[in-house]
Amino acid sequence: MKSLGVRRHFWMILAWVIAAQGNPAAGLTRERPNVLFIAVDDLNDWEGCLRGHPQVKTPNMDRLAARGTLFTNAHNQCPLCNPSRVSLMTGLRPSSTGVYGLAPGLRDVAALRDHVTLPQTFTRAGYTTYTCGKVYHDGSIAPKDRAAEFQTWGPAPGLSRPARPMARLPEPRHPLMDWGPYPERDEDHADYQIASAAIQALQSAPQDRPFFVACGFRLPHVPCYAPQKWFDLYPEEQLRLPAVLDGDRADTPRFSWYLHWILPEPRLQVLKDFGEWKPLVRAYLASISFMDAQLGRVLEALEATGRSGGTIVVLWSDNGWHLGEKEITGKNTLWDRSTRGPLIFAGPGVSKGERCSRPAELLDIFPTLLELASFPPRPDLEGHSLVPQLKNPKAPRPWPAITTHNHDNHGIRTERWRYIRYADGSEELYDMRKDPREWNNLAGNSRYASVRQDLSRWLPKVNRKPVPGSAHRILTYAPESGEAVWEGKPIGRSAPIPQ
Ligand SMILES: [Ca+2]
Repeated sequence: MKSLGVRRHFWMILAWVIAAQGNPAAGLTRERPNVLFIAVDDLNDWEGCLRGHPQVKTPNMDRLAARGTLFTNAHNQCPLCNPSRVSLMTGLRPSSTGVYGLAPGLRDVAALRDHVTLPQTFTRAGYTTYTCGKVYHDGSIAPKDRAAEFQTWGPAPGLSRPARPMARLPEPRHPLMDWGPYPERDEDHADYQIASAAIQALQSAPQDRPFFVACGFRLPHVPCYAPQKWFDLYPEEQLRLPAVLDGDRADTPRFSWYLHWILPEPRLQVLKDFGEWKPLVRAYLASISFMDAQLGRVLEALEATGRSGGTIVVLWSDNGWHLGEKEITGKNTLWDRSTRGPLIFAGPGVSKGERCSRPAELLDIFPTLLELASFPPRPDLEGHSLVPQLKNPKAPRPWPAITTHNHDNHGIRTERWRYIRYADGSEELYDMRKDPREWNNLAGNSRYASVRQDLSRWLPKVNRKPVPGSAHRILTYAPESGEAVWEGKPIGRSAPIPQ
């Protein structure tokens, strides 16, 4: 028995070495599925299929979910673009990579320099690989390192801007903090052009080998611009605002504010003061519907190639977004509003029309795609393949979803609970079945001490300090002195919370 195990191990390693060496022997790749990998930026659970907003219109995402499996309890590993994407593409937790901010890029981290990423796996195996739009965080991969990730890098245009900002906000504002109907024509919007690039890549992909096409949409990330007709889907008079609780932060620890101490995103009170809460909600909805329409164009193009039946489609969003909940807008929190988003798989090996409520992580995408495309498993990855749930959405799953924001702040999400522990030891606990909006922090209630204790065993054991070069949204905390430092400046233990 022992020698059999050793022999199997040998063959697994040999298969991995062949795959990793990029030896696309004809039969090796021809049988493998194609992958259409779709990233969305800052999209929370406001999709028709996730029911996060009662009015949102996302027919294309809903159709994709209906022809595959939707994870209704999927969470990112960090509620911020760069670290979330570094985690997904490396298959490692932020607490293991030490990447918590918008910098550094993944290949600028010494320990990650030679780590084989998700797209690199497919590139090395002889797939035709292509990326357009924002898949890796902008600028995260230096030009000299790009070809090792994807063979071809298509266009990644940013959003053009109107002559003057449209949202009324206090000045000076961050240039991204704007929303409104712009530009006039769909064709002039970055996401339209990104979809067109992905369509062209699908149409021109060689027939004699599988493809991995990655397409990263920019919306609904700010600035929330979309042509007027997308705003017309959401008449202002009938618009429903998200439910918020006055004084919601009275029972969240002071440390919860440190995670988003000073940010470009306006607080709810500022939006109210300037009459911009409704316009922002409307623009976010319009942006989602516009992005969804571009997704529809890409999915139709895939159908038209005749290769849809052999293509795994996976759609995810790097982080969520608050629109007034917990008194803020933006991300950088460990609540569902920042951590929860769409995760949809469709294609060969995936059950149709299923919804899975087991906790899932974006970290699971890497091992799931490896298994679906018959690559050997990678023991160094920290996620777990979702293939059992793609076959049967009720298949058990022992692991919670874990989200980390900056060093040693973690959120643990199971089907029933949300548990948060910050670097200073302060805690939150929510019963998500009774309190899905996380309004009632139960951490101080001794009745739930054993629940807290049970959940805390999932806190990551590895907690890397921010790697050299870490910048933008970096929070550190020194337990000895009790001093928290936000973006290089000490916060002060009794400093007023910025409004
Ligand atoms: Ca993002």
